[in-house]
Amino acid sequence: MKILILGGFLGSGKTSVLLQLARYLVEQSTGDSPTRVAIIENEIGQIGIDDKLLRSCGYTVTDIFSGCVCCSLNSDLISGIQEIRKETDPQWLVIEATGVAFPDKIAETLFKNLGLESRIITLVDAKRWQRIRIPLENLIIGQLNDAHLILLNKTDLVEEAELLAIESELQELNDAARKFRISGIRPIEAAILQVMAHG
Ligand SMILES: Nc1nc2c(ncn2[C@@H]2O[C@H](COP(=O)(O)OP(=O)(O)OP(=O)(O)O)[C@@H](O)[C@H]2O)c(=O)[nH]1
Ligand SMILES: [Mg+2]
Repeated sequence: MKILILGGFLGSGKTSVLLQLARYLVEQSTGDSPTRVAIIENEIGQIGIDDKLLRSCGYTVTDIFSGCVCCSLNSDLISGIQEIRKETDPQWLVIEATGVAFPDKIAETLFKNLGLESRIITLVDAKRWQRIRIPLENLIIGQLNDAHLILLNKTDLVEEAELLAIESELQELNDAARKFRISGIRPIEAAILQVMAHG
């Protein structure tokens, strides 16, 4: 089971990208049966919205509403994954973190408790970067930590000069991650989806 963690601030485009990614993974199916993709939605609050949208698109979704799964040892996350493995044993598991989660902490929990490796994909909201970058510094920078891939999203809403400025900051904050510009409301190039899945 390959695990992808989608992180990024509230409203940065995680669910929009997840939908395209999940569709891509299913379309890549080679054998007789379609690739099984399971999704974990960690949403804050009682009413899930993203999970309903994803379910309506035919995906198996496990909800974790009990709190942010990046916080210390999260037994709901671990038992949720164990149950998914037992019941559907998917080839792919995509976890949408809450907008206030640190994806590297989730990856650490999975590795320490289940011995599972995961890839971290962090979405950056280009439209709101200038506004939240300083007031939410710990969170925004922390979400980039150990990301394998950084997707600069909502590029349709931002001028080129500002995009270049954000990209240079992102490079300083995490020079190891691969970085792409995307717009979650438009089709994402297959080459980028492939890097999301496989590196
Ligand atoms: N213009 C524009 N809007 C976008 C883009 N990506 C996402 N959106 C919109 O931004 C809003 C939030 O997108 P979501 O995909 O729900 O973001 P999210 O990160 O899953 O949000 P939460 O789960 O609530 O944290 C939606 O209305 C999307 O249609 C983009 O690239 N450009
Ligand atoms: Mg979402």
